[in-house]
Amino acid sequence: MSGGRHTWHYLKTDEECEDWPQTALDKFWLGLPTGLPELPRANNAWEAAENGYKFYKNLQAHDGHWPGEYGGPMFLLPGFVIGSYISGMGFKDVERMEMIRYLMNRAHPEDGGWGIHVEGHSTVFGTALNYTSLRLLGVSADHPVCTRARGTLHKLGGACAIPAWGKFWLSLLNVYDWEGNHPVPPELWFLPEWLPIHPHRWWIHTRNVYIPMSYLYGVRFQAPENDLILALREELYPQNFYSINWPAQRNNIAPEDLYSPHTALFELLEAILGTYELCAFPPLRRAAVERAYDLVVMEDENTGYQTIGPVSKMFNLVARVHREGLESEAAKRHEDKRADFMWLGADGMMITGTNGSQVWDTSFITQALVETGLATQEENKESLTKALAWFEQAQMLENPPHYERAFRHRTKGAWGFSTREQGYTVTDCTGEAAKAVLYMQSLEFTSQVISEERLCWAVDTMLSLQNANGGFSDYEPVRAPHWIEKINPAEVFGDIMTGYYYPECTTSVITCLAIFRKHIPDYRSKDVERTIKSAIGYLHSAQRPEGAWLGSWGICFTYATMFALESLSLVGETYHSSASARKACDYLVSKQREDGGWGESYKSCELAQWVEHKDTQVVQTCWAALALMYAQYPHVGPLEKAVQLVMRRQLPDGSWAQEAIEGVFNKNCAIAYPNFKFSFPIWMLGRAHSYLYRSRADEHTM
Ligand code: LAN
Repeated sequence: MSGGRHTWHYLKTDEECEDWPQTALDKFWLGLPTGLPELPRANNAWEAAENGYKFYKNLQAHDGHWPGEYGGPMFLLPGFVIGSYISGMGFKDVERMEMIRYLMNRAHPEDGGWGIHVEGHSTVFGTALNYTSLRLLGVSADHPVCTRARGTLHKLGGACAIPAWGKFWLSLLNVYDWEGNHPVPPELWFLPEWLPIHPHRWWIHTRNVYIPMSYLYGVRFQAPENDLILALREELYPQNFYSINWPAQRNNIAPEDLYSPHTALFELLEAILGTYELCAFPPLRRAAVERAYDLVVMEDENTGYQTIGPVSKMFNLVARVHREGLESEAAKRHEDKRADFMWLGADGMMITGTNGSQVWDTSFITQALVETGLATQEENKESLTKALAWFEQAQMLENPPHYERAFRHRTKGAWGFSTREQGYTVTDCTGEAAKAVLYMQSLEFTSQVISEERLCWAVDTMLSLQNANGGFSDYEPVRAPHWIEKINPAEVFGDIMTGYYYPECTTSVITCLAIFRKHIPDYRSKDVERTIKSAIGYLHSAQRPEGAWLGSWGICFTYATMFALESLSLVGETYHSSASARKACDYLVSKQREDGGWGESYKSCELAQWVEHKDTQVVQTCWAALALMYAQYPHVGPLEKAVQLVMRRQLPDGSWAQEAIEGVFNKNCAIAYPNFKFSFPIWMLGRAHSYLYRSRADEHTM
């Protein structure tokens, strides 16, 4: 589809199937045999990288990008199902069946519940919401999957103990009382903008979820009662629904769910807001609801009705239908855009974390191709040229239609994480994509499809994103002090109230700017220099005493440390010249396993300390090995062992099997990056081949 849009189409007749035959790409993501051939056995790292790309090239879409299954979180599908149900929107039968299949396949083998993400333990959040989804999708309460899940839910305390966002969804569905929620007043929009707690200063996702929530809370949206809703009131609670003391449930959160407990400050604030709620002044409430609605509309129009992510998407959809009706243009556009998040995988249909990870995945594989030299092989030139064309159309060339009024940051020249239409600048996606473009455009056979001027806009955007301490956040400069984390109402996530400085986002900018200035040295050279310098300063300060960097978006220390050592190397800091690089390498090497690989659990991100995974992971092994190469680690032993492990795990068709989940967000929720198992092994093996060759040659001449 154009622009990198992914939608799923179920073909029924033979003619339809003949007109639109399944490609290896479709088959791969559906978990069907791809039919791709076995390749001659690789004798060395280079041949293994070649084989890897021979396979992976088949997963490139016709327009040049690499699609991927962006699943993992288990709290997104319920928003789609509940939100659609209460808005009167249906699903096609095949979608309904596939979603049921997904939920059934993902029920925890031990207790039949669901967690916050696919690898997590069962929680009330996951179990109550996914149970409700199965019921709304048409599964009977007596189905064994439902009976088992209900048993687990009751054991965990029942739906009374669901975290705040769950309480909210269930209240919209009218199976939980609004009195059991802490207030979400829209009046906060009328606070002076300079106040640290003004919602425009909150982390961009929290803000965009709060906007429609404050509207829906303000109007106390509630689906009309029907038989199914009455039945759910019985099923979700171990006690009698009508006897529940609702205000007492506001702070009732199951221990299995709790990641960020309420603070005393939060409770004080909620006590004040609770009192305000008793005497809210109706004209002020009406004006505040209008203000929130205005922000909902602007967000829809800025993003082609997908909004910044799938949670706000469905809250916005409900708000628009509530206000404008199911027949309105807004409702139709929202209904249509649900498809961008509905991904069919081997286990059924899931809802993805964004409308894809197109820019991100395409950036890594294209950089890998150029750095390894695979890009210049005759048979790969076409694939690379197509990827470059895709980047061209994915770059944002203007600021958002609703800009400052919607509290947006600039987008001109930026790339986002998925598609241009999604419309959000992401710091490190701009860095990685611009770096990929600079790389690709420096090859002999490509042309300058993205002009110098447009690359300079990307640099302007990156420079505009830096914080005073030199670090970079994800979407915009940090707008609120960190103490506002104390009013985090979402018990299941950590660090969500304001932007933070992230090593990964910072390093992508450093790396990109360092490469940019080699190509276009005269553009804002002083600003570029100053930005790199202060970003490196931040990076040093963010290094943990044991030597690694803590990852916020990938798991975990291996991920962030790879990015950090790459950017340090570009300013001349390597093992020999920098104590910081040396410490990082020594730390990584100390974590290498007997089998030559590395393996970290997603728990590393939750606990902010290294937690071994039970199995060695190919992707993390590649991150660690790339990190050692960037830092020019002088001993080849660890690298050789890593290469052998990754080669041993390569399958006969050149691919690698899926292992543990790769990514994370908000400390506590894992998210999948299944394309990493191709881009990073290809990258690592390709680089390692020449690195080892050079190192051995050096040893000989010494
Ligand atoms: C993402 C995905 C990409 C990710 C990287 C680019 C990898 C990162 O380096 C910067 C942050 C970013 C853009 C990011 C932020 C948070 C997202 C959007 C996600 C992890 C994907 C899903 C998640 C979003 C918040 C999920 C919806 C849940 C809520 C709590 C609102």
